[in-house]
Amino acid sequence: MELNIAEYNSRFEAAQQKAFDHCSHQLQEVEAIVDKLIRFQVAIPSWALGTGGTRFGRFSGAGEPANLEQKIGDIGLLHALNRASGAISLHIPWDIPEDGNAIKQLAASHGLVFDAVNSNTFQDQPGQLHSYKFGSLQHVSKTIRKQAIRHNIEVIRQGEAIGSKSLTIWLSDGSCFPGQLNFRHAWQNTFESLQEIYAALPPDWKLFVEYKAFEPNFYSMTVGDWGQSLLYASKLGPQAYTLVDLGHHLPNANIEQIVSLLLMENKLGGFHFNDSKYGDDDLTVGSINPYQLFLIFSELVEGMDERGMDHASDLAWMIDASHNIKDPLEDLLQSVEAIMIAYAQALLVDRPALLQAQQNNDVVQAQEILQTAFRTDVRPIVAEARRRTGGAIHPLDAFRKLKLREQLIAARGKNSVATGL
Ligand SMILES: [Mn+2]
Repeated sequence: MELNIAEYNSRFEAAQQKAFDHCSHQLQEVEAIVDKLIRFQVAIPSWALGTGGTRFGRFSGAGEPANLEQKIGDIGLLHALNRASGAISLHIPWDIPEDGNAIKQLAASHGLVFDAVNSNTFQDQPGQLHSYKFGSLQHVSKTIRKQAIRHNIEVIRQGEAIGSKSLTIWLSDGSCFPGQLNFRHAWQNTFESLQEIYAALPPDWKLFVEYKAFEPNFYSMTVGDWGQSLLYASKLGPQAYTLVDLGHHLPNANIEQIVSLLLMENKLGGFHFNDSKYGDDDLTVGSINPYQLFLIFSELVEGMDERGMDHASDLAWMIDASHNIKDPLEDLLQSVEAIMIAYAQALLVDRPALLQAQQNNDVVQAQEILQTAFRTDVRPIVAEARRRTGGAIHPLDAFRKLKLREQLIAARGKNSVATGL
């Protein structure tokens, strides 16, 4: 792979310096923001490197990664360009590391670490003994619950081999029609199953309970909202946390308020980024509602600072988006950029002034403070963080100008299709 970022950057160095100097003169503590941006890393999930489908069809791109090694190569490429994609989140069994040590070393050679591992009991795998058609951890049959518990414990063991420190459980469990399920029995079965998985966690691991309002079940979801997730996490114990996926709410839910309260209770553990207009659309981060993304980041920064948490390491950050019509690598570059911009803008919010405005019930001033930060063009600051760590000043442009997809197609062939979704 031919990737000369220094040469690519040379054309933009002078303009970048000028734009960054302008920001430094206009804004407070820009160097501190650059340092935070340099440390901030977002995990890329192993299933996002191929074109995602809808239930109507899938239109594969060309030169997709055909195995885990090639997926790591793709994430390494992203990280080389933006220096902010330094982690991988594996979905098992779509991507099983055969040799944990070798995979760990390959990832390290690209400067990557493994973040949370994800289990899958929402579809049946070839050769699987019992079906999850009517649920997994909630199932009325203890035998089927046991099979799902064993899978989750197996995922923890695979995660240990590659250096992961957390397990994300997203359940499709629920019901499609009234009367199908006894809500209390489903909740209790799920809770007891989660207890068994929790008991198998290594002491330095976290368990993330992800919720979703609807789909694939359309009448009830057994972990349907943050209240249900928080109830599980609270009853399970201190290693269990709620995971917020932006697309998993009912329309118009106030996600920033949810985030604030979960942080207050020390029960926010992980975060999945995407954007949506209607449901769990899994669109590019920041493509539909960048102001909401900024407001969420503003609460994340405020809540984490209040608890003395490290923005870079105390929550598991991951992109959870995948769709049908963009080049997945270009899409991920856009998503990471949107995240870094929203984070930088959130760092710009004048917190003491905002608190003062709130104390004075000065509604107008409070809005002005937030929107002043949101309307600031922080792109030169984000680019500076990348430039200083060897990344491309303009990653998406570099991806196209350096013909990286063309190089991948040449290496892998046009018809190489990603495993997974
Ligand atoms: Mn998710």
